[in-house]
Amino acid sequence: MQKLDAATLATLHALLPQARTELDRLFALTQAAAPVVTVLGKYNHGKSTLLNTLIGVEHFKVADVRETREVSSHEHDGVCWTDTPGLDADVAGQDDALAHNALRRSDLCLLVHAIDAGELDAEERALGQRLLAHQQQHGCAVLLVLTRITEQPEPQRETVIARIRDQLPDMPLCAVSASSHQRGLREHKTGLRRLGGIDALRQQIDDVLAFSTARRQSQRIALIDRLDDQLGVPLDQHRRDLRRAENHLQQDAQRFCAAYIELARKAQRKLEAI
Ligand SMILES: Nc1nc2c(ncn2[C@@H]2O[C@H](COP(=O)(O)OP(=O)(O)O)[C@@H](O)[C@H]2O)c(=O)[nH]1
Ligand SMILES: [Mg+2]
Repeated sequence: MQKLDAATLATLHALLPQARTELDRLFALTQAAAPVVTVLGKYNHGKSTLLNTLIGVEHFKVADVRETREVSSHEHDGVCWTDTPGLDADVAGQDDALAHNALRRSDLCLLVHAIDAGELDAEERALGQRLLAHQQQHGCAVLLVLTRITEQPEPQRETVIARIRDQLPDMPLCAVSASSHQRGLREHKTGLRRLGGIDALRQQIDDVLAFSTARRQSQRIALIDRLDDQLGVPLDQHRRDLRRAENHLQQDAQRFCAAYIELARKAQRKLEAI
């Protein structure tokens, strides 16, 4: 497949300023090799811990205070795992922009929410809706992952999960506990490990990624079709501008020739008069 280079992308941005998001997505789709899984959500909800537990390596920094300040990616098992700063971590909206950029490259996005924080707040619900719209438009799959489930005792846990399900009914949901999974592994307790739900989540992720190449291909075709239609308008305009410029040039050339001939005649007459 031919790759879009940065210079061509810049030209297309200038030609189609209104299609910037689509162009950036197309650029990302032609660049990324390994499928990309990105975690999004508020900080301190267990995003970095979730990634470390999913890959079985302590790669991403974990802390109770804000630790992840930029988008960070790590390739493992042929998947590019991407951590993002917490959505609400700054006032200038810089983190949201970083998260948005990361999302553009993603094949699957995990919206992470710690269950001991209760229901989703307005910001998380809005993000959830944006992700569903993004999925609809750009084919990036999305999954809501509830973390720290064992921090919430039964029966409140089921009540909170049911409420969250109602808040984002169109988003598939999965509940996990990284700490139970890790303890289950350490202490060879399969029941505890199963309760952690990480293996089931990993299976769900693998199922989604199994189709990522085919999904990218169909997204590329759909995007190119949409952009082709839009590109027709500015290209036609450019062609018209060019034709007009050519006509002007031709008229200038004719005027120049006429003036030159007139000048030559005058010079001839002067010579004959001498
Ligand atoms: N008990 C428990 N604590 C967790 C779990 N996942 C994350 N944490 C803790 O939650 C805090 C924030 O985790 P972190 O992964 O840094 O959150 P992030 O800011 O969203 O990346 C840390 O103290 C983690 O140890 C979990 O499944 N169970
Ligand atoms: Mg983090």
